[in-house]
Amino acid sequence: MSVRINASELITQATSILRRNDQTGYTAPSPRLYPHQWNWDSAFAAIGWAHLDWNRAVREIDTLLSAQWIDGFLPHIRYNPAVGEGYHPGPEWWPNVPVRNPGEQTSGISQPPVLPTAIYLVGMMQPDVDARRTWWARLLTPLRDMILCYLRTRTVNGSPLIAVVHPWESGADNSPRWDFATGRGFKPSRAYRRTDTQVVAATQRPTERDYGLYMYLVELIAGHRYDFRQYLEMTPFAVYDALFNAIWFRAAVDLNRIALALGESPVVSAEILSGFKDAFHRFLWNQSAQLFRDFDVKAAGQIPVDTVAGLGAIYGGLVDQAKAESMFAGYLARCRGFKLLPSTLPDEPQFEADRYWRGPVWVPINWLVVRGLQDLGLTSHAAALADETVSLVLRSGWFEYFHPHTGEGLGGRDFSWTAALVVDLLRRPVS
Ligand code: 9WN
Repeated sequence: MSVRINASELITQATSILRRNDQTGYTAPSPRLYPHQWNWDSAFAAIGWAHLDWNRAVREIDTLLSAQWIDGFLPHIRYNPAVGEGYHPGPEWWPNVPVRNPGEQTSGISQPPVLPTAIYLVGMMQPDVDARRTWWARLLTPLRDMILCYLRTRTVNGSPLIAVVHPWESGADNSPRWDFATGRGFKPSRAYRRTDTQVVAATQRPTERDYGLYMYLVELIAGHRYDFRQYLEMTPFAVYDALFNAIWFRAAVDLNRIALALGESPVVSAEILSGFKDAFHRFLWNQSAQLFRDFDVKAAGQIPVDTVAGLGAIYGGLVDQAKAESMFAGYLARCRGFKLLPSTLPDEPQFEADRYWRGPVWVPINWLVVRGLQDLGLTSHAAALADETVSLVLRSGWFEYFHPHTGEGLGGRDFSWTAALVVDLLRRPVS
């Protein structure tokens, strides 16, 4: 079919996007809109690079890890000082970040921890087993520090689930899941200036109300020196995000695989993993929706909005094959005939077809679900979704996200994770 015929042309296009977005050592997600290095974007970029230039994938990961903090925390942005004022908020909003490498400038929040899984996959793409093991051995300590840091610093009341403290940490910034907090009208004490709406139409971006909360939380978090326990009482936003937690679980499992290959003991014990899985089901499963939901830690209740984050458990390996299949079928049944996984279900009242995380389709999310379905043996569903995803990009171009009804490309152009993950879907086909 058309996708197969065009595979080599698509890979050529994707390669030239990745090369153009290469900022000497890291891949900017889309240089005008997001000129710095982002955490989960770089993990996805590395997976794409590994097919094209394995050493470049290694470099991507090294630059990302150079932003690591003393306690192992891996921030969501590593700033490139050469960029100047092209992105808001800049590093001046995140003073005194406790970085390992003096001179690094970072944000003070994190992002979904795809990185350990990316390192596992990139390693598996290195046919020289000695080279793979040497590389993994070099990364084991920073990865261990990173994955355990979340358990140490972001858990509450004895639950192992990880609390996300800013919508940007979820990676799905203006998801309607977070409207309970944005609706409260928070604003920062200082004026801020948006750069995003100079590049992308405001109708496709978060609103001023969303940014009010974002910047309020930046001030709150930085004002308490990034110590969750210090601001937990006063923050309006601490959630167990179903996607973030599923990604953490998969990362822990993949990190244990790396440790095993090196003859080391598991980084996260079987006991912790099983407690985490129990808590994930206990707190986040919603029986009537037949989907996982997020949990508001402050209000001690689930957030009643169904989004694609609820399918994250498939990627995480937190459900068995039968449950994954019924969750996936249930999601599609609510998509009104569209097979491309809108980020918010169209039957939710806050659904907006072209506004960022409130409806559009995102390639990295589809990729997570494809790989999860595949790992659970749901090969035909995985292959169909992979095919739909690649066809969408073939039809519409290398955009940041896509209209779930028309397939029109939206947001940033020539987007790195779209390019990298299409390369991976084509070069590592499902069947
Ligand atoms: C804030 C870079 C990032 C992605 C996020 C996406 C968007 C940033 C923004 O862009 O967020 O981190 O300024 O909108 O929501 O998932 O990592 O591509």
